[in-house]
Amino acid sequence: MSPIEEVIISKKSNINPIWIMRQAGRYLPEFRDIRKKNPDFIKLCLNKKLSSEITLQPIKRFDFDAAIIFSDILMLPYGLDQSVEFKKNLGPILGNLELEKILRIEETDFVEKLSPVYESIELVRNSQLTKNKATIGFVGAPWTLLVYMINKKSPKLSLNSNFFENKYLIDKVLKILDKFLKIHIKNQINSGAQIIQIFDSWAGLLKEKDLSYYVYDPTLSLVNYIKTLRIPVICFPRGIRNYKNYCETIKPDTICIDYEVDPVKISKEIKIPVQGGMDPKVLLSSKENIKKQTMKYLDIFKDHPYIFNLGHGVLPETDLNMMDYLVKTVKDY
Ligand code: 1CP
Repeated sequence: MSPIEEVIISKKSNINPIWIMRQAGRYLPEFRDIRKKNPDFIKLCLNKKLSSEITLQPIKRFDFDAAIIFSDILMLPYGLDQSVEFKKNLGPILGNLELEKILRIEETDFVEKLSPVYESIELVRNSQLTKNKATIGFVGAPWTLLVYMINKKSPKLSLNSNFFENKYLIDKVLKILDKFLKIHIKNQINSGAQIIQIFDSWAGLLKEKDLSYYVYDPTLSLVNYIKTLRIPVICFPRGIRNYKNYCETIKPDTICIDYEVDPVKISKEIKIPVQGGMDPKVLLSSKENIKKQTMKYLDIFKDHPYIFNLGHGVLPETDLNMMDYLVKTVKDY
């Protein structure tokens, strides 16, 4: 069993494995080299040779304890024939959501479209470099995908004022997402993913009263499905205010926390293994501060099953020496 699985499954608290969200990405010069030659991001995700190579880049450089597949949560709408484009400085731009078209998508067509993702997972899992490491597959949570599919751009830019207007459309899309997310999860597991992480990056946009319908019910359906496949699931509901309530409702195997929550409160309130928390901006500061903040998290979770990670993705401007220093600090603890 890899160290990360020992924390999640065996609840070990005397080891502190580390991986980093967005570890295969723009802060790595070797990624930027490949990216420069491959301006179409979706095509890059569908190039199994390059996407598996990118997945392994951070493992080679930092010896992280997990490989997270280089892909994107928006490969799902792409698989459903909604166009997705990544524009410089704007982020993702999606085409119109055509319900009639999406309702007609067959499982076989969806799986065929995304098959390079699954083949890439196989290559990563079979690589010598991931021998004692966890291979992590992932999906976007239904709510976060709904946000991109209806808003057609990042809600960072703004959420359309009429977003919640068409309840019929929302209900249909959530049902379709439930079906195809399960298909996407199953295929990742069959190709070698040993853990699934569910990213709910925009959970924090919702009011408390709307969480049941948009977050709890649809996420629980996925989590229960993953449990039937006997694979651990990590949930990351970024920006949610009540992590305790979330854990009690969803019962994931591990909870990934964002950088705005108080880790002391989490360590007292939550019994399941915890992942993440430290603000990615800490890596833009000094070695002294990195050490202080890293030790803070490791000390708080000293007697708790804990996987070191950040409280959101690593920032593109992160210095490689600082990442090196972080890994060393965690491994020396
Ligand atoms: O070079 C580039 O311009 C592409 C940047 C990039 C990368 C490296 C995007 C576009 N996606 C990815 C890879 C990616 N995305 C991974 C795999 C690699 C890894 O983690 O190491 C994963 C797990 C994601 C997940 C993802 N994509 C999320 C959830 C996590 C989070 O950051 O909150 C979200 C919200 C996305 C959408 C997305 N894809 C890309 C961008 C720039 C965005 C965010 C846009 C926004 O701000 O709304």
